[in-house]
Amino acid sequence: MTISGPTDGVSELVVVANRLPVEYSDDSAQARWRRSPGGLVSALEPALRGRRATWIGWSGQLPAEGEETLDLPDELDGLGIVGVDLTAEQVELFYEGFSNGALWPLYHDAVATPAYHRLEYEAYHEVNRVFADAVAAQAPEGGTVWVHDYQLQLVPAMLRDARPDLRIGFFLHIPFPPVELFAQLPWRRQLLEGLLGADLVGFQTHDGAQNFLGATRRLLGLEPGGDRVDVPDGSGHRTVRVQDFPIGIDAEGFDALARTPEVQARALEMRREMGGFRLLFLGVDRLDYTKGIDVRLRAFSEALEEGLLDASDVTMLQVAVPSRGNVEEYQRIRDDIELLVGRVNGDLGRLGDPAIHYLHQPIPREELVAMYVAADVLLVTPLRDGMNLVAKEYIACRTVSTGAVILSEFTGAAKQLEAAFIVNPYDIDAVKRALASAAGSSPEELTRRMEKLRANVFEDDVDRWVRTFLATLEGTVP
Ligand code: ADQ
Repeated sequence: MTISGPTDGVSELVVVANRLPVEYSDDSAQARWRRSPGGLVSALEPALRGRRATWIGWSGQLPAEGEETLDLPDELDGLGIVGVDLTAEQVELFYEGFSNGALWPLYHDAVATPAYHRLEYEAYHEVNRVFADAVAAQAPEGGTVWVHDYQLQLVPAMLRDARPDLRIGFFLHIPFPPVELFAQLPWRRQLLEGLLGADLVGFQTHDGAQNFLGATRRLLGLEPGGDRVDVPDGSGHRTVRVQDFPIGIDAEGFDALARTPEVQARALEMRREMGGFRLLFLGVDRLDYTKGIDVRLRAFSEALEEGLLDASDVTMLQVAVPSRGNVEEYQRIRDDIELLVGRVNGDLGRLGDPAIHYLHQPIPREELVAMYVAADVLLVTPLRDGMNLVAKEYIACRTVSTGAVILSEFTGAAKQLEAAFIVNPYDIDAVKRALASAAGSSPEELTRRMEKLRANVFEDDVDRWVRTFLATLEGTVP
């Protein structure tokens, strides 16, 4: 295990996440590292600008036997970069195993069966220790550390042990489950204690924060009150704040990109390429069993079969970005979805005119925004989702306040985006009715809804999320 990167220890804010915000590109004459598009780094970028910050994470490199890892840059656009190296075995056990085979399904209502393996938990513990050691070595005296997401839930306590001088924040990007589910976890106590090492534990929703506080009561015998819980600390106690901080997007950035003539022209071209229909339904997701992609495909095809939607009038585009392909459940969901797309198109498509256009590939930002501009109805039907940024991105791109969002009530986003067509994704008939209802709404009704949605997305944007979290952590909010 090696740690690489700057060691002057002068950065003011340390961000810790499983992945570094960089990717290696050798497609130019000069092979080099560059910022990876999207994700957490874009979210944090505005807040990181103007303060010294270092990001600690894994670069994603797994060199073959005998090969060296590529040296990371010390800095990228002013952001300090510190790489944590992981072995192939650690990635398999810690990341694909415990993080994505146990925690991910458990935290998403166990919609797939979580698998609890002791060896995988040991690797999770070991890798969390590596991250905590890297931060302890980097963070300046009295500095602020912001730890991200379910892969690193033991880091706050490990870090507090090593560096009690630090101010430690943790944010969970996925849901925190009700205690009845969380209690399944053989290492429930360790995870709760790990998180309680932080000064501030943030969740996407009020429910997530309450579930966590409830778990500290039920499983640790603590006595939370309001948005705080006191935890034993030496001979006294320490107060941990527990609150919801719903994540937002760079709404202005999406809006500006959507307005460019290139994107507008591409959106028109896309609609032409997909045939002469009146309404385009769109789904955009990481290919994940929590996203309810099958739900919307079923609802769409039934709506066509039953004449709720007119096949000559509508089409659907489903984009699924490849994800966690080494985890078995993900291979299965891919097969299921592709079988379903094939069936629907076999039954309902015509030559050159499929009912569902399906892409299983990453899409460049401009192209994705053109899809948002082109689509009349966005379908977001997860069985459970921490927030769901796709819904917010679509809304930010609807610059003329048209379009509709069908949104699962089990997303964090549904708590904010009340003017969407909110559905229970387990109720296919209700999803079908929502499709018909969105398709049949008057332009005035859709504009009325979209104006509200845009106000939500622009007000609670990512800049606000970062500022609120850090201000709460750094104590400027009482
Ligand atoms: P995700 O589960 O990845 O995030 P989501 O919030 O929808 O889910 O973010 C997906 C991102 O990937 C979006 O920014 C989207 O634009 C992008 N994307 C999707 N398909 C793509 C494609 N084919 N090509 C390129 N980009 C694509 C986790 C949690 C969420 C939470 C976020 C942020 O599961 O609930 O909202 O973190 O906290």
